[in-house]
Amino acid sequence: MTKASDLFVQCLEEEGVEYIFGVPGEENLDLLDSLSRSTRIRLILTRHEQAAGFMAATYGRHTGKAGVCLATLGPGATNLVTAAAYAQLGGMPMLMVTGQKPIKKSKQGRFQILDVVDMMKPLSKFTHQLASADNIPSRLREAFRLAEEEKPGATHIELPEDVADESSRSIPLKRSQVRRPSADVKSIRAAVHALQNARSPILVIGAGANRTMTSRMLHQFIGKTGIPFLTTQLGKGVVDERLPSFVGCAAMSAGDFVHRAIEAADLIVNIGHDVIEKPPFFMDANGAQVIHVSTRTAEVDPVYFPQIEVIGDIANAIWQIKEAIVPNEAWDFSAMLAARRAEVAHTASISGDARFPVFPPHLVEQVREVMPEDGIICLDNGVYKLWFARGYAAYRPNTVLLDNALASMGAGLPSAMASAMVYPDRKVMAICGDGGFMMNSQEMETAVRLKLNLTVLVLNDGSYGMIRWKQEDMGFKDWGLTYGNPDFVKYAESYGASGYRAESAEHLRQLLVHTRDTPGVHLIDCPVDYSENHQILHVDLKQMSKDS
Ligand SMILES: Cc1ncc(C[n+]2csc(CCOP(=O)(O)OP(=O)(O)O)c2C)c(N)n1
Ligand SMILES: [Mg+2]
Repeated sequence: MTKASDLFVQCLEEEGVEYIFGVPGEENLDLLDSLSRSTRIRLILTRHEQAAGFMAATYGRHTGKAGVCLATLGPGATNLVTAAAYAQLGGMPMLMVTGQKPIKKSKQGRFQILDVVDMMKPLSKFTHQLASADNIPSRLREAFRLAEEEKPGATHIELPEDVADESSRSIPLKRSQVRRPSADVKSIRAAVHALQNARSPILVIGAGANRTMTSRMLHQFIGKTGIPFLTTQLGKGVVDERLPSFVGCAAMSAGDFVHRAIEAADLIVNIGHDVIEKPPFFMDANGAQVIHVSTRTAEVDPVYFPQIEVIGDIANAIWQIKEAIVPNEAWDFSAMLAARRAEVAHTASISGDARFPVFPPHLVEQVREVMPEDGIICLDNGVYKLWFARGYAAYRPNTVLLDNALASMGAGLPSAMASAMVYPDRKVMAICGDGGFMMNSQEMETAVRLKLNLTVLVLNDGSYGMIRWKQEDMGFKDWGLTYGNPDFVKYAESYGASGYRAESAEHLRQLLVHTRDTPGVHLIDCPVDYSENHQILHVDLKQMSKDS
């Protein structure tokens, strides 16, 4: 006989779990004790469950294997809610494990008791209370299977105290050997036919295209055909943006150069489209044809009703199309490439501005220059995300981690920490607003304790800048969105990290190089000048892209 909590840990080991991120409560103590005997799984104690969830989700995003996080009942579980939504919308495989009071007999009334299983329903793919130790292997296998299969997301298992203390003869279940189904050859033929007969085809690379093999196949496809491509924010990095056929990132909803490139197309191949991102283009009855390449058929709405669908493993579908296609000599990409040239010229005309406080386009240029080929930037949510999505060229998959799904503040630092753990040999930078950083800044202690190597770049505008920018755009007065900040240098130092304050654009460059090359946790307080956000992002881009 095996104690249930030991069996639970054995099942996690069978799944290949390396870390459990979390904050245990007394209802998790059996599991914690079993975990103390595991030689394969490391407990990563955080200072807030939300950060543990963001870390587990990011582990899943990088590896494709469900990241595991742990919390107690009630308040611990409610603190996981935002991270559950982050993983679920963002397509990141994650398993949440929460404790619960004994379910068979309890003397404590309803103290701290919430229906956590029910609470997780709209936030997850699977949520289950274990009522018997015998079911632990099958329920956990299900939780991993569902978290990891397309579209990846969050799952939840509740392990009540009395069940954790039971015994069982069950043994862990092995993972099955499984392949994703491939697209039907007739759908491939239809796509190839449409592509070969198009005047100006374009590829849109979305969230669902961000899977391991897809990147390689897309490079081959683009190499063979030269068809221009753009990405959504979550599609960034799938294909190297230094390629000459890259025409931009659809970070803005409309009115950017990249939208001119889309308008020039008569056929759009939409790869890995996910409705959780704002649509990169709107269909209309007389507009371009659309081929939907995805693991799932398209969710149709008034602005999305693709004519051809290629359904199956995306990498395999792209490979099949690549094998069959004969590039058409008459394809005309001139308008798309002209729109891109105009964008590059516009960026070049502003990114050299070395004013202080630092000008966002200059900041993006500096960060790109100091980050190595495989370096990873992890963005929190704020107005700078638009500058980075548009202007920071991604070279490799998952080197620009941003959240354009839930778009929650607070994930910048935790996602950078998980990245530094998964890739200890790579350079990692969290880029956060002063608002977003403060939402999980307590994890500086965790980062220092774990001896991680990373830099946190805090963009200091003393306000919720993104909302202020929208407020200005809507013609409202500047009101209600400013605050004071701690002394970020002292704040970092109080955690045992190194703190720096940028004094000029040139000084920032030196700091970025120094923190990149020096082990440990670093924080750079970087004053930013957001005064032209509205003019550039809302006025100039619209005008200039129209003229291009
Ligand atoms: C958890 C959460 N709360 C509120 C928002 C709405 N929101 C989006 S950006 C933003 C302001 C971000 O401020 P900051 O982190 O300082 O970045 P800035 O835009 O100033 O660079 C807010 C409040 C959100 N996305 N997530
Ligand atoms: Mg701010």
